[in-house]
Amino acid sequence: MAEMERTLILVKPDAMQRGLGFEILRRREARGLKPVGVRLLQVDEALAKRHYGEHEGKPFFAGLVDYITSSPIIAAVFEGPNAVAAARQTMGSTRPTEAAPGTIRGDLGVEIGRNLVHGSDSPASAEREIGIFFEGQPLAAWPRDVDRWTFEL
Ligand code: DAT
Ligand code: MG
Repeated sequence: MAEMERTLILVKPDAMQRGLGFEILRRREARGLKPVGVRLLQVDEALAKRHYGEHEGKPFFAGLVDYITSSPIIAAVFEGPNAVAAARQTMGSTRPTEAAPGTIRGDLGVEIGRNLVHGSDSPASAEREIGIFFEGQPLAAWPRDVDRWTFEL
């Protein structure tokens, strides 16, 4: 089996306003990834800048901070072998018009600035981002009966 990983998913404000929040989480769950942490929260400017620090100084940064702070979001942690790559693949390319059909962005979005969902881009990013959104909150380590049918344990 590939190494067990965790990844951070954010259901962004547009998805929440459009009633797609649980659909976006469902696609991860249906794929076999295991939810081990879930929060509904309002991101403030400081949190947005911490999360998106790598993009500070880029022309779209102010719009990105406005967008992610504009409505509550869901932050979720999913676990599984290859969780980071699997969640990125299910999310689709950053620009929805370049995202493959069948992906969240390819099926549900049209604009890069309203691309519905965030997913960590590496195990190291996931660790950093989980630390930001789940600071001081223990994640659940729970066995599922189907784990051995989904993961090659
Ligand atoms: P991703 O969300 O696919 O990991 P990213 O980390 O490169 O993409 O960028 C974070 C977000 O910033 C992205 O979801 C949308 C926004 N963004 C990135 N590049 C952009 C661009 N060229 N114009 C407008 N928004 C952009
Ligand atoms: Mg990214």
